[in-house]
Amino acid sequence: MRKKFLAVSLATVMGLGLLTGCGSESAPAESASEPAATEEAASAKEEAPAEEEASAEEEAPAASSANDKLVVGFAQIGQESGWRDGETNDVQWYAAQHTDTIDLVFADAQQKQENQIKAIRNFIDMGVDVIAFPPVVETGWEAVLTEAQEAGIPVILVDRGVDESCADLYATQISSDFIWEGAQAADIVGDLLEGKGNVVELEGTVGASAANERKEGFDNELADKYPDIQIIESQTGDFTRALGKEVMESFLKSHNDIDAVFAHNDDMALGAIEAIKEAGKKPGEDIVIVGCDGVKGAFEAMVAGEMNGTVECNPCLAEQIFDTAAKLKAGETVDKWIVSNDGVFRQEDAEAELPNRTY
Ligand code: GZL
Repeated sequence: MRKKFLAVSLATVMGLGLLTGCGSESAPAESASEPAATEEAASAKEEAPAEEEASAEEEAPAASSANDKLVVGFAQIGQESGWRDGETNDVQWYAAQHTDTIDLVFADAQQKQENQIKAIRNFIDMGVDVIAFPPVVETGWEAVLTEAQEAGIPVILVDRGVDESCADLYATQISSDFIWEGAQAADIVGDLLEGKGNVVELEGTVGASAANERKEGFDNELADKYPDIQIIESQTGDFTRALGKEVMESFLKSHNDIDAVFAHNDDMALGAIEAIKEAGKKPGEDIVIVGCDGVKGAFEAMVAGEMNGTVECNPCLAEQIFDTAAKLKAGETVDKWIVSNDGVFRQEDAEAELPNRTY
């Protein structure tokens, strides 16, 4: 018997006027403050001992109507990149536009798997209808996903995947094709280097499917089509701008013959651009720079001539997430992998495309 669900109202977050979605017109959100505000509300519910829960219940809307609403627990990875903030903004904005039919319980795990697992366990205890989360890494989910399955709560993987051994423990994955993304990046690098040169690779979070598969796509495409291009160094920058810059600084100290950088996300590419400039070289000219995500900063860098390409990875998945969650709540089956369609953009595309970028 599921514990009574306490609806966590998003009114406070919406009232702060901080919400924006990928498709909305409003000003960019101060997203850094949103997850904290929402997390605080959510964790207060999740961690409040029984005696406090009563007072929380008095504050929050009665759960009875929640039975009619779609209640989704979303365990977000954190705020590691502009792309991640774009996804968070879109999910919170969409839920705030549909408070009559959706209750979103949002937790921010600060990039720690143990926090995501804790949030998922709280969602199970709260008796949400559906759990959605981007697994920070591919492994270590078997126990908690089994608990969700035993509680009869379907799980949607968002923007990343889990190890094949857990294939039967989630309903669907909504994400991009990272192998395709890596291959597209390799084709841009191969073309701009005219088939010859030395490449360094800034990898995403160790163990993340987005990193593993972008690397697989990039490295295999280079090996298949550009045998005279060598990957001379490859190291994780954990999908963050700061670490991407730090690792690029070390690459530049070790090598004076770097012709291109492939960064598994644009935030690390932007960090690498800073490092290259500080080393007295011209990013986008002396060294080709290609990233993934399609964040606004990448288009601004391309317009400035400091970046050469980005392979889009759509973070605006909220409508698909909630529509799919509603189908799962209604007992419908859905495709095991719902693939996002993404674009490929080069420097010459950037000026025209920049006004269309929403994250
Ligand atoms: C991709 C997503 C990745 C982005 C990064 O779906 O998991 O995580 O490419 C983000 O910017 O940190």
